[in-house]
Amino acid sequence: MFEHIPPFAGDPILSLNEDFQKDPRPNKINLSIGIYFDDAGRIPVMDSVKRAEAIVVAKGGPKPYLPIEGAANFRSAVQDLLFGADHEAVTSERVATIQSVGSSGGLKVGADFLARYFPGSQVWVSDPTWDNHRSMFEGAGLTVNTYPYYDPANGGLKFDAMRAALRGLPAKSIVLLHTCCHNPTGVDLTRAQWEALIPVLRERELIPYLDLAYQGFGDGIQQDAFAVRALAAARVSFFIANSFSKSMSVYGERCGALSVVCPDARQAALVLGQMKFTVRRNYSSPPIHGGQIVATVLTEPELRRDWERELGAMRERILAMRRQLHGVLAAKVPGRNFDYFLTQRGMFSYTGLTSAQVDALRETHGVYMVRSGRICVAGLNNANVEATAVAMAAVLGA
Ligand code: KET
Repeated sequence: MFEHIPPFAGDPILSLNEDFQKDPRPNKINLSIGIYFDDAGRIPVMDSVKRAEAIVVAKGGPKPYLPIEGAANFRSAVQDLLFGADHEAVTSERVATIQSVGSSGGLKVGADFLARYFPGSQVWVSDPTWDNHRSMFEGAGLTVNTYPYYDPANGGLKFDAMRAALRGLPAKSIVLLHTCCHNPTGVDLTRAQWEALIPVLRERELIPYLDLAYQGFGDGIQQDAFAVRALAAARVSFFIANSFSKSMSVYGERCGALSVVCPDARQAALVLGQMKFTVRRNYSSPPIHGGQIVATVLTEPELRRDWERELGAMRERILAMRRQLHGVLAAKVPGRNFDYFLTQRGMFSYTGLTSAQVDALRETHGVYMVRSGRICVAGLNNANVEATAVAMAAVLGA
């Protein structure tokens, strides 16, 4: 019956993480998956999140189905976090938000919605992007293309080429944009670059689709939402999928949301209705537990304050690791400029290593990174950063 089913090639990120778990070498180093590890190499249980979970558990009570669109307190807390309190787009009810199964679930619901209601549109993602973006949009039946983004010559952004490419797209093209902490490169647009891009998105009538999986890991919770607020203020209609997996360290709870900013409240109601229909015929409604933890952290003032502090410490630790990695590499490989480790933001950096060098690092030194040369900087810690830099210098021939 199933002989014709092709074997799954594996996922470039998740399969690598599984290989790491199986590696018996005691000094192995995991820089593969986009998970924040603390200085002891553990996935943190954030104190604010633990206390919020205790509150949720203490409430007890039944576990009914949530509404298709998710819990009302979660959805409004998400809107506050993304747009800031009392943003005009939210108060005028022109934002349609659903609670989703991780931000991946939100991205896919949005992709299915777009494939159905914008069947002539194609998708444009940055070159490169998170591998799963292409899979998800193609899985929804959409054609996926790339626009210029990363500049290997300097570890920065090809902004002029990017803007020129977007300017040339047909109206209603879907443009996937990383709001902050670009995955896999760590290269972000500056505020001035966003401000220069927004008129292009508006005038060309493009459909921006923002992915915000790392809010708080770049420059701060508010700062990292800059593009969201600027697009909404410019009255651009757009999609945004956001995640709590990393920012609250609740990966397996699958907490995220999809919001669509619309021209007015009437259209937002129409969009919300069809997003609900999309959810209903896929998984019916989202899970209850994780979303209530997230909503409690966001809305209880004391927990909110502590969460922001804890997330700030995570951001600072990543920056410290960037500086240490840069310091050792700059000393060991003097002919090469590693300044991009300092300018890139968030969990990821593109090392510029070739796939052969990545393989050598894994096989000879037990250092795991994605074959594109992406490292998760949050996998570095005081105990392994020196060894990582020394191993990288070795495969670079220093
Ligand atoms: N968007 C981006 C840009 C992203 O990096 C991830 C996860 C997600 C969405 C999905 O997050 P969710 O937990 O569904 O809310 N990225 C890491 C893990 C993975 O590949 O699934 C990674 O790139 O390693």
